[in-house]
Amino acid sequence: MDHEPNLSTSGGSADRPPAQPAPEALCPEEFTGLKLTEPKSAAAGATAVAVSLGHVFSTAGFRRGFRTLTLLNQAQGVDCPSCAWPDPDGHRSLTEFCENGAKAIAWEADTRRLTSEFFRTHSIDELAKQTDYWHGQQGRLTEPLVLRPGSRHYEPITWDAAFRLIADELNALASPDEALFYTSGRTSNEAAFLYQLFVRQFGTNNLPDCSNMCHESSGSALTPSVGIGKGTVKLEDFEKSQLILILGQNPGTNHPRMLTALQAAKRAGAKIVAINPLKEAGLLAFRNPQEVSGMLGFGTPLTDLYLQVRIGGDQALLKGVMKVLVERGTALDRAFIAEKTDGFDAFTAALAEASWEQITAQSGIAREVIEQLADLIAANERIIACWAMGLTQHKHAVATIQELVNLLLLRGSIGKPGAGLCPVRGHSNVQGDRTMGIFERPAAWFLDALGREFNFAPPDKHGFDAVEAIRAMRDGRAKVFFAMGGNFLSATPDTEVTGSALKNCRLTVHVSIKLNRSHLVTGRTALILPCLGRTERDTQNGKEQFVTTENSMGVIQMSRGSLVPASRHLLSEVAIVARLAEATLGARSAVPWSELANDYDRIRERIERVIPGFQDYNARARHPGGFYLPNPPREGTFPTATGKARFTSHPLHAVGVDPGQLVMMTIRTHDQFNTTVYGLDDRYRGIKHERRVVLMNAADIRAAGLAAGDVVDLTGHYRRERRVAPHFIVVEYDIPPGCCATYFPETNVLVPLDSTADISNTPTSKFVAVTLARSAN
Ligand SMILES: Nc1nc2c(c(=O)[nH]1)N[C@H]1C(S)=C(S)[C@@H](COP(=O)(O)OP(=O)(O)OC[C@H]3O[C@@H](n4cnc5c(=O)[nH]c(N)nc54)[C@H](O)[C@@H]3O)O[C@H]1N2
Ligand SMILES: Nc1nc2c(c(=O)[nH]1)N[C@H]1C(S)=C(S)[C@@H](COP(=O)(O)OP(=O)(O)OC[C@H]3O[C@@H](n4cnc5c(=O)[nH]c(N)nc54)[C@H](O)[C@@H]3O)O[C@H]1N2
Ligand SMILES: [Mo]
Repeated sequence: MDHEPNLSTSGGSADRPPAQPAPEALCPEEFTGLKLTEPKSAAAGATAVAVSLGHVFSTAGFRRGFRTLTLLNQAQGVDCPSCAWPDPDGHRSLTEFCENGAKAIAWEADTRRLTSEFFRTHSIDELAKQTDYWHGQQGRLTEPLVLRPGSRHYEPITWDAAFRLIADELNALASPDEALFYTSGRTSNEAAFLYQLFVRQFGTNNLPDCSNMCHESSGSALTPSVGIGKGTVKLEDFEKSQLILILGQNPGTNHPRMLTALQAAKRAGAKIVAINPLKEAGLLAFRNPQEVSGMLGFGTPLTDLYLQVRIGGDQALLKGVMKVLVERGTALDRAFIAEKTDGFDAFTAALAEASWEQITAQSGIAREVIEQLADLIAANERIIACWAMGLTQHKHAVATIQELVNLLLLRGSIGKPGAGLCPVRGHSNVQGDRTMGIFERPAAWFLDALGREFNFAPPDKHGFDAVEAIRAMRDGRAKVFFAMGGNFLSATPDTEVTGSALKNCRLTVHVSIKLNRSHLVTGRTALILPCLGRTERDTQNGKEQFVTTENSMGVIQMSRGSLVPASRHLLSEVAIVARLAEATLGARSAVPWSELANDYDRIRERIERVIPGFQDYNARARHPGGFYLPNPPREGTFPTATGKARFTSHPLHAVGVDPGQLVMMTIRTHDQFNTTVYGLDDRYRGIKHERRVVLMNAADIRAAGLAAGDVVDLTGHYRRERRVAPHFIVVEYDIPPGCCATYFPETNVLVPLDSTADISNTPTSKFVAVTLARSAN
């Protein structure tokens, strides 16, 4: 590649330039053979069922697959590891899973095995050249592995030796702050609680997590405005709602069980508004596979008003809607505003500043259409607002989400049935991990309670988030990287910078269930620690254990695996943390690590004493369906500094790119879970068998002198930096002019490390300025 080196400009300087990983190790560039069909106009239905069963039985085998599917999301069964959408509180149908949940468990229940022979045969360089899809198809990891300094092959290592090695590296650091402890969002409450306890006893708050790249902007927006960094609705609110707004979310693919809730809402008379640059099938109509009519192909139309907003145009759109409402004055819930909120006057003053020219130009939505949306909002008072990555991964994400809160506050639509805020979480326990203290900026009350319970002084200096962690490794300020799950290399922005940052470490460690790219771009020494998946039986000290998770609506529920573990050498995440803590801290820690790891009830007792809302944890976790954590805004009280919900005033932020550039968003296909690629079909969008595509508007294709099917190189522009991702096929698609879309993680190489959201520091993965040029070869 003939582009300038793209090391970011901020942060300190390295003692020596970090070694660059080979570009092909970061993302292979081969084409797989694009096939196009018409985008679908409805989601799910019989195909979804056939696809799910196909995935499960081909990788997990019939008995293993069937057993897991029937236990998925049942009370006392396995919490589906795919997404954080809640299960119904009462009746659950036997098939309370979706196509993508089925793919997730098929992937985990894989009967293929990765043995030491595999790693003897394949060097990490050979493995790095394979695609992410291929990595996932090699089967489950079966024993701990080490990559020794200078070697290109992983080899087996005993658990004891592995823990000793990590402990020695950690204890040799000049400061505990030179170690980083990442968490992905599948880790159970029990494992997460022990993990953060270990990290804080070791002496640092360096606990970056996937949330930093995900819903961090939501938490940052909600905490000051409503007093809690979580959503305020329950599942049952959907059926009571009159109007549901869905912004920047593709539920048909990423939260398919949400479609059942939308269908129920629709049948009860609700209207649905979708705000999205793409016409996503799952927002258009739903054929419920649990109903005969759905299987026969009859769908429930979902969306009443579809606004194809320009990428990054949501704040402008929301300002427009609120301008109409405030100017009309009639639809404001004045009693609620007076009694429950503050900041209204400053908010309306800021609103008056936004011009209609700017609002329509930035949103790409005509004033009449914005007024139509305002009419709908004025006509209904039980309004739910749902959102996901289309709002959170932008420079002005926090401001945009706060405008959405402002909108609901105008209508008094928070804290009553059928209304409220619904950030739709991603990973199945990402919300629980935060509740358990996986956070680089812990609250003082949390540290006090933790310190009191375990009789130590937790560090209070804030730690590194994901972006800061990459800078610290790049600059030699962090030397050990430990990951509890996830695929840090591929999930983070600026893949080349992250790759060299990881290579700059003395030690990189991954607790994983399958091979991924982060195992292949490593520190001087690297370890892979294979753990139990959520579907597997977890026996400690002869007793079967269960874990708990928290879903997107704050329900804590048990998850109990029942499959025979993929290998007898696997340890649970809890056991891994406990043994690592014993090896590292030794006599420095008075925590009875093995006692806790031998019986997870003992961990839950400790959680109950440290974190509010977990009274009677062990009893209530055993209760079918679990229990709700307290959520004051849900009940209409706002635990903010002033005790009121807060209208937040923001200027209308200018968003845009230079002439000739397009705005690129990086999105998920229907056939992946984040960096895990299950297959190559983005079925609903009609894009099959190819991931290296760029979805463009017909006019932009023509203006660039291109034609559909051309192969282009994408150049990212940020400040004076240039980044190149070569070889993408142009696909003509219904997307607003000036916008284009590519798939995550292939284009993470173009997402600048330093381009992050204000306040939340989340990488702007949905807003990258790019130009396109026909590839030379
Ligand atoms: N099957 C499956 N399920 C998943 C995941 C998965 O990869 N696969 N990932 C999980 C995780 S961790 C997460 S966080 C969630 C992610 O769930 P989503 O947020 O639904 O995932 P994305 O594909 O990132 O989609 C974002 C949507 O936002 C739209 N969008 C992009 N930019 C803008 C914008 O500026 N404005 C508006 N209004 N819309 C915009 C895109 O067109 C797209 O429809 O899903 C979770 N569930
Ligand atoms: N460009 C771009 N980048 C993005 C995004 C985007 O939209 N665009 N989305 C961002 C978002 S929302 C998120 S949440 C992050 C995701 O970032 P991560 O959470 O780091 O990535 P995943 O791909 O979900 O991690 C998958 C790996 O987790 C491991 N794993 C699976 N199950 C388990 C388990 O039970 N235990 C353990 N220990 N390991 C397990 C497997 O080995 C698998 O390879 O990516 C972010 N990156
Ligand atoms: Mo996420």
